[in-house]
Amino acid sequence: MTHSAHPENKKNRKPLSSNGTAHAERSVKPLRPESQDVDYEEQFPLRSYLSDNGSSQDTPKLSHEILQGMMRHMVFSRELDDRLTMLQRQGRIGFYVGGTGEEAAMVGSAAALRPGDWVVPCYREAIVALYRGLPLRDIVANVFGRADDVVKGRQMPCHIVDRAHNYLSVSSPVGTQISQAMGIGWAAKLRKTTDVAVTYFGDGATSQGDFHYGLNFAGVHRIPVLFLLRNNRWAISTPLDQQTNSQTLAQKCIAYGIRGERVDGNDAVAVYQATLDAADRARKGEGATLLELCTYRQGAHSTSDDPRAYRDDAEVKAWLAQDPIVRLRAYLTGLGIWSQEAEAACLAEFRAELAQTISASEAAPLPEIGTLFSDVFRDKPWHLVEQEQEALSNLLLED
Ligand SMILES: Cc1ncc(C[n+]2csc(CCOP(=O)(O)OP(=O)(O)O)c2C)c(N)n1
Ligand SMILES: [Mg+2]
Repeated sequence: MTHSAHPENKKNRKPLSSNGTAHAERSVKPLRPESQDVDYEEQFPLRSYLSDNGSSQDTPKLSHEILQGMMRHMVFSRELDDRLTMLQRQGRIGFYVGGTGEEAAMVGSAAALRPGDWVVPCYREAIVALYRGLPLRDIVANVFGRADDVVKGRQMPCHIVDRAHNYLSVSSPVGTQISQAMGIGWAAKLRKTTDVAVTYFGDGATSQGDFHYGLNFAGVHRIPVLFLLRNNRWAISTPLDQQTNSQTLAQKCIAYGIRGERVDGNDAVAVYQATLDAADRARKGEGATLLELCTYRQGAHSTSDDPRAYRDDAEVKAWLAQDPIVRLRAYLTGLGIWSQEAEAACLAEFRAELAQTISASEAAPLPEIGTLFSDVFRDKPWHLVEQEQEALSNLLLED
């Protein structure tokens, strides 16, 4: 079941550079506490089915509709990243944070969820919201932050929310979403529903207190929550081996008495099946699972970052050869259910819709100044009333 070419596999770990730089030395340091002799990579083998050339081993038979839906959304996600990053470079939006390279981790898991499940996201998973039904125009309106934005421009770009599809507002403070999801899962359990709460977070978030609170409480109370850890190996400029001395991140489940698994995060089928299995267990009352989705942040952390300042090109190159879109495309082409023409057609349609929503949102008026003071209190307290009056009268003076 283990796909041998994945750079995460021990035998594929090679020194990244021969020039002996501190960075290269750090990168080959085994992630393993000296005091332990358990091999956690063996205890948590990487679940993987698809290879880069389209061949697969013991692959679960997913419906063609699901496979094609995942493929389309992975292609859309990459396109959205490219287009909105360009808008930021052109000075038309202030900021963008995408998920290039992590499409299988996001889309594969989204495809395995049910409409009633709850998603408590990090900031990269806009494609999960799109998969669940959030209109593209809402994602685009949010990056422009104008009057047509659901949150009326009061959030940073890429901080979407979709009440209609149980997609909570994005959490920027690293890790806070983990304990929120645990609470939602607990509510689902108390209400005796079969809904599952799902949260996405990064390797950096495993060092936050919320990781401990969330996983510990979920373990004690057998809460139906899925902890989807996108291990993309970097937390802005902090590499994984500076984040933890654990050999794997999945093994952290042991301490909390919950299940855990390491999954090839660049294999959409493996992510789909691992998520489905974990959700099924949660729905049956078997509690939480930590899934370490082993993937890689191919690009910058966000448009405010330049990773060339801190990471080795050779590392990036090794992971580019494991691209999740290439892999799923090869598999679907081999099954005879995808083609260059099919991809070009769906991409053309997506691009047209994206261009149209970008024009519409860019042309939308700015939010009314009064929206700065609304939506927090049902009855506005006196000090807000005063501040609103002051702001409005200053505006009148400027006119
Ligand atoms: C509590 C807190 N500390 C620092 C930051 C600044 N910050 C934003 S994203 C980030 C890195 C998070 O890395 P990781 O959890 O691995 O997620 P990734 O961005 O790789 O998906 C940091 C340090 C923050 N938003 N919140
Ligand atoms: Mg990370």
